[in-house]
Formats: sequence, C-alpha cells, structure tokens
Amino acid sequence: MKGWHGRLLWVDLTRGEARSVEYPKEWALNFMGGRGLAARILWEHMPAGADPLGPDNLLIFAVGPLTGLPLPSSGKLVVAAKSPLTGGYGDGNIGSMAAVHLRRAGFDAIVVRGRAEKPSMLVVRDQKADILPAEHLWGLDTWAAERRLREDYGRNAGVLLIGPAGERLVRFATVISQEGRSGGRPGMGAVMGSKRLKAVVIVGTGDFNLHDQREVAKLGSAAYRDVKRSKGYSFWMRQGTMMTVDWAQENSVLPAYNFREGVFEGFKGIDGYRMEELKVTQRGCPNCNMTCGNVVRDAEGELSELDYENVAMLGSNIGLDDLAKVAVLNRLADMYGLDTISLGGTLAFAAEASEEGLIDERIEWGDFDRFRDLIREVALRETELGNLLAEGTRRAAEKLGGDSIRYAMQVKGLEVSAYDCHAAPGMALAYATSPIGAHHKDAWVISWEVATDRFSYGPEKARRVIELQRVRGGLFESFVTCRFPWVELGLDLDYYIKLLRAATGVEYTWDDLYALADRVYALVRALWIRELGGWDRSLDMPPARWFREPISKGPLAGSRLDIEKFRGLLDAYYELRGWDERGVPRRSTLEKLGLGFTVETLDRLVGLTP
Ligand code: PTT
Ligand code: SF4
Repeated sequence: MKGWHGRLLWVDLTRGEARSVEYPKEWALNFMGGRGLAARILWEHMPAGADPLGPDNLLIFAVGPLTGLPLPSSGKLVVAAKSPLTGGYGDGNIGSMAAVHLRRAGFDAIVVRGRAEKPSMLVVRDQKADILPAEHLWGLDTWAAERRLREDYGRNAGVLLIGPAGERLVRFATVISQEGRSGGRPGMGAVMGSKRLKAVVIVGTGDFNLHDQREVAKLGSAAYRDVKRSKGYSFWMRQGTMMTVDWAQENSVLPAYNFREGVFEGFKGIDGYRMEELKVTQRGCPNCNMTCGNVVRDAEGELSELDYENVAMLGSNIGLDDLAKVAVLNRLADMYGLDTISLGGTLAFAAEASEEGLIDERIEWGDFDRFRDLIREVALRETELGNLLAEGTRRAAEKLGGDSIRYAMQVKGLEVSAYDCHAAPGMALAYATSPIGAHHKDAWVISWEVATDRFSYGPEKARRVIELQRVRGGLFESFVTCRFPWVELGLDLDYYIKLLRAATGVEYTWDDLYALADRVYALVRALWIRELGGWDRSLDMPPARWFREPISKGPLAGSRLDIEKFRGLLDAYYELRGWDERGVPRRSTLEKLGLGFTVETLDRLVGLTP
C-alpha cells in the first residue's frame, strides 16, 4: 500500500513494551489518518466507558498520507484520546517536527495505553522504540525539558511533551512542542500525564513510501508558489492570526469580560499592530512558507509566541488591555502546558464568580498580577481555588453551585474559543456541534456569517457549517496538514485531491472525500454516545448566556440569540447530517457510511431510528 505505512507503534506502558503492528488497509482507505484513524482505533481498542485518566484510555499521535511531504504546511499531527475534560472524544492538532519524523520512522500512528510505574519517555528511532526513565525531566516546564531532550537527541529531533500541568492532571492540559506549539485542548496533556509519560522523542530517517514522488514534489512546489503569490500573503506574514483582533472588534465578536460583550474598549492595546511593535521574530511548523508564529518580547523580557485565540482569551476576555502582559500569561500557559482558550475561559469564570460573591476572594478584571499567580495555582493545583479551576469551568460550577453555571462558557465541558456569538447563530451552531466541544476549528463560519445575513437562522447556515466541518474537520484533520494555506490564503482545494492521488495512487473523488468526512463525524458522534452511555440534544446547545443576556456595548447592543429559532437551526443540521431529532445518527446513515460495526452498540444504548 503506497502513501501509508500500514503500521502502528503500539506502546503498553504498564508492560513496558513497544511493538510495531499492522492495521487493516480498509481503515487507511476509509478513515485516512489523523482524526479518522484515531477515532477508528479508539472505537476498536479502547474499552467502552474507560476512565479518561486510567490505563485503558488510549493516547494516539496520528499522521496522514500528506503529513511531512514537501507541500505547504504539512508538519502537523493529531493527538487524540478520550477527554478527561468532556468525557467524550477529544483531539487537537499540533505543528511539530515530530509529525515529519513519525512518518519517516515508518508509522501512521503511535498508540499508547497503560501507565508507567515511574515517569517515563518514549524514544522512537525509526523502527526501534524504547521506554526510558524520565525522572530527571518530571517537574520541569516544557521549555526546559525540551531543551534537555534536544541536547541528547539532536536539534532536529521531533519532541512532544507535557509540562507540570499535564503531570498534575489539569483537565485542560495540552501537549506542547517547539516552545510555542500546543495541541489537544480537551486535556490530551492530562491523559499523557496520567500515563506518567513526560515526552515522546522521534527521529525518523526512512522514506515516505509514496506512489509518485516526483508528482508530489511537482505539485508541492507549485502550491508553495501559489501561497507566496496570494493576495493576502504579505499582510499575513506581518500579522498572521493576530489580524483577527481588529476584525473581531469591528464585527462585535471579540469576547470581553467572560463573553458578556463582543467589543472591548482596550482592543488597540492587544491588536495586530501592537503585536508588530513588540515582535522580535517569527517561526512556524515544519515545511511552512507562511510561518504564523509571531514571537514578541513580553513584559518580563522573555519570548512568547502569540495567536489570536491566546490574545483574546487572555486579554479582552479577562479585561486585560496590555499585550506585553498578555504575552506573559500566554508564555506561562506554554511552559506549564495549559490550553490558553480554556485557561482564559476559566480565569474569566473565576473573575465573574468572584464579582457575584460565589468565591470568597475578589478577583478584579484586568488584574495582571493576580491572574499571573492564579495560572501557577491552576497549573500546580496549588491552592483551593487553583485546584477548583484546574477542573475546568463546568466541573468548577458544579462544585461552586448557586448560579455559577451561567458563567461557565462551555459546550460539552470544553470552553468556548474566542468568538462571541450573541449575534452569530451560525457560529453558535458550529460550537454546539463541534466534535470535541466548543472549538472553532471545525467550522469557522463566522467570517462568512458576518459578511452575509448574520441574524438569519435559515437552513443555509446549517448547510454551511456542515460544508466547513467536512473540509476543515473531516479532511484537513485526516490528511493531516495545516488548513491555513487554504483558509487564509485561498490555496486551491484541488491541490489536495491531486496530492492524495500522487501520494497514495488512490483516485479519491470529492464525493468520496466528503463521504469520508461524514463517516469520521458520525463515528466520532458514535464514540461520544458510547462513552457517555446515551445522548441528549441539550449536549448540542451553546451556553445559555448568549440566549439570556444581551450584549450592552457596541453597534449591536441589545443582541442575543433566539432559543426557538436556534432549535430550528439545530433540527436542520441534524436532518442534513442524517441524524435523528436527538442528534443520534440514524441506522440508515451509519450503514450508508460503512459504520455498520457501531449499530449494535448504539441500538442497545439509545435505540436507533431507522
Ligand atoms: C488549537 C487552539 C488554538 S487554534 C490556539 S490559537 W489558533 C491556541 N493556541 C495555544 C497555544 O499557542 N498555546 C497554548 N498553551 N494553548 C493554546 N491553545 C489554543 O489551541 C496552531 C495553528 C492555529 S493558531 C490554528 S487556529 C490552526 N489550527 C489548525 C487545526 O486545528 N487543524 C489543522 N489541520 N491546521 C491548523 N492550523 C492552524 O494551526 P488544538 P499549533 Mg493547535 C501557542 O491545538 O488543540 O487543535 O487547539 O497547533 O501548532 O500551535 O498551530 O488562532
Ligand atoms: Fe504552522 Fe502557521 Fe504554518 Fe500553519 S501556517 S503550518 S500553523 S506556521
């Protein structure tokens, strides 16, 4: 089989074993790689109802047939597991040399089960894999630990690791790489910590096993050229995702004060132009010619790599208007290994709960010093408050009681990313139906929505969300490459179908690929149902705040979502997906998509609709 290696590196930390195993060819063809392959492995090999922080959970690092190839922005991999934050399927996408090395080592994924007796690391050198002691690294932040590993394994080795937050099982701890790349928002770092796995180091030197290497090279270089010639290239190279701050403010979607507002009076202090003043360099993932990691000198003189989400969630959403200080909070998140989005949502939750007298201490909006300390308390579970917040907003609200669930801005337990939806029903639907909880990556419908009829709840919004989920969440997460060349600079999607053909020899059509994306989505939904033991459409609802409390500032003051109309939009979404009114895929949908193997389990749990 060309384009895939057809092998997994299966690691059992309880037994201290690592071995190379074949997996069915059909999985590669029908689930491709990344998210698709990870979901298929979880369905097959993780016992239903596994404790996300127990040895039976599987931590998966998966690449796809386009990963690592000489084509734009191909240095990405998916990290997936059952999430300790949501209890359902979780994953994230991280740019790292580890992605390229994993492919070169000859594996399509690493699957880790069990729990090591002592802190350990996995070192993969081509087909050889060793589980080694890592007590000397345990407790170190991600930067210090990665530097030590690079001294031992070389400057170009692929390194994926956790910081102190992952070690302490903070439920939104992530996996970090290259001092500023983070992946696995729904607690993939905590899963790694629960296995006492500090780091994975990969050095691969083999080839990619391609169908037509010359054609891949030809297409790849044409695509690099198109990216560079695109209209938006030079401004993208200046600001990257940071250009979104001004756009979000202009369109009243910049989250402020725990999503109470969609505009922030101090936005100029944290926008892309301010970032340009502080910028010292820029860096990115491997194989990328649109390096979007903008590195600034922060208020404490250290380097910090900024993105829009980080800045909105640790800036406007907590009332902080000084980018150099926001950059400090962002750097700490990277060093401790915490997701900046959930962290920002959690800090804002604390500020609002304190304002309402639900916690004893008063935490002021914009209080940099207090937030700085609180990040350490969360990452190290140091204080009672830090320990509470380390559980994420949904669990924190359940423990605090009172009215505090109102301040927990989350869907399925995962905190909302940085787009306010008081006046954006389509984006609210994207959050509500994202396969990992409230994340924007699968359907960033908001730019289209604000440019068209943003107040409509028509079925075209459901259709658009599904189209985006197919391409962004179904395909780019399975190819696995960065979606930015297409999303941000308009690289022609047809490149990918040609590249797939050249890499694998398989003649996928767009219909095949959309079916593949729908298959992955339905399988992920099936996993959720299996792991939660049932389903209820309230799980697909955005936070109540957007329905109940209108925004009070900016040109859209007074706006809020309409719950009845939103329910209609959700119905339209389910209908288009072939799911029933509960949000459960119909039996006919599962069978049509080749997911017959899920039918018996789902029917037993929830009774499938024909
Ligand atoms: C992603 C989420 C995002 S999405 C951001 S900023 W973004 C936050 N970044 C964090 C960070 O940084 N440090 C940290 N400690 N936590 C962070 N949490 C947040 O994580 C990232 C880029 C970005 S920047 C985006 S949109 C695109 N995402 C892609 C994706 O999801 N899939 C894909 N095929 N291509 C993508 N390209 C872009 O990659 P999660 P990265 Mg990320 C510092 O991880 O869990 O998916 O959540 O991977 O290598 O850092 O690149 O405005
Ligand atoms: Fe990484 Fe940015 Fe390049 Fe995508 S565009 S591969 S996120 S540096």
